[in-house]
Amino acid sequence: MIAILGAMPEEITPLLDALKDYEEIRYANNVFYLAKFKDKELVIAYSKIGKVNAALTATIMIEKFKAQKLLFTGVAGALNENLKIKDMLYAESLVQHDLDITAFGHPHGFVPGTSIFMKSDGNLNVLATKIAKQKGINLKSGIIATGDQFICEQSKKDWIKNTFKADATEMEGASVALVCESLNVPFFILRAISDEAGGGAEFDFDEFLQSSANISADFILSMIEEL
Ligand code: OS5
Repeated sequence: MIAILGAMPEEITPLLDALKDYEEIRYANNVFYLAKFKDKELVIAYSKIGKVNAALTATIMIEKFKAQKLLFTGVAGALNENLKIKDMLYAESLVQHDLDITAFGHPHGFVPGTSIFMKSDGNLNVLATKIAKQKGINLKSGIIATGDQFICEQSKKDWIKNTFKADATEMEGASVALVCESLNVPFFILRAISDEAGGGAEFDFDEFLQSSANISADFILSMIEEL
């Protein structure tokens, strides 16, 4: 079983539209879509926005639906100026930018018993790079900083970018990484840029959410074919 997770409906509807035939299972206040694609069993869901929702849904996909790999598809705000709207990047590593017990002398993003950065699966990253090359897609990679905040302010954007050397920001990836790492499930986090996370980012986000979500979902489907 392969899990495909998004946060918002817009991030998974392109997949459901492409698959057409699926079963719906209601569980834990959410809907899980079971489908087959090229002989592969898939469980697809959108978690709803934020780290807690994403952690809950990823856990259910692994523990209840027995997912052996998890691929996240969706959009993100760019922090690195080389990333433009509609560009795609996958996370090499992820960090929770809003995790803060610095009052006790710890660095931002750190709590005892964990590491600040979580690494994604090398094999899935290599596969993605190979497919991007075959298709002539400019797929980038980098550090994704996750927190329970929509970033739309230059000072906050600069702080996250400089504190973690992060390339993009979103609201779910690091919590999914933590769940998958803890349960030994290889994971891949893909995001297409919807906005630049500065002042007025909410307007770009509204305009580019669906088109960027489509770009990410298309690429995820091409990865499923090769898994
Ligand atoms: O899932 C959230 C994180 N996503 C990535 C992202 C991002 N994260 C942080 N900062 C940025 N600049 C980012 N750019 C892209 C996207 C998503 C952001 S939160 C968007 C909320 C939009 C919304 N709110 N209400 N609705 C849509 C409609 C609605 C109303 C009622 C029930 C359900 C939906």
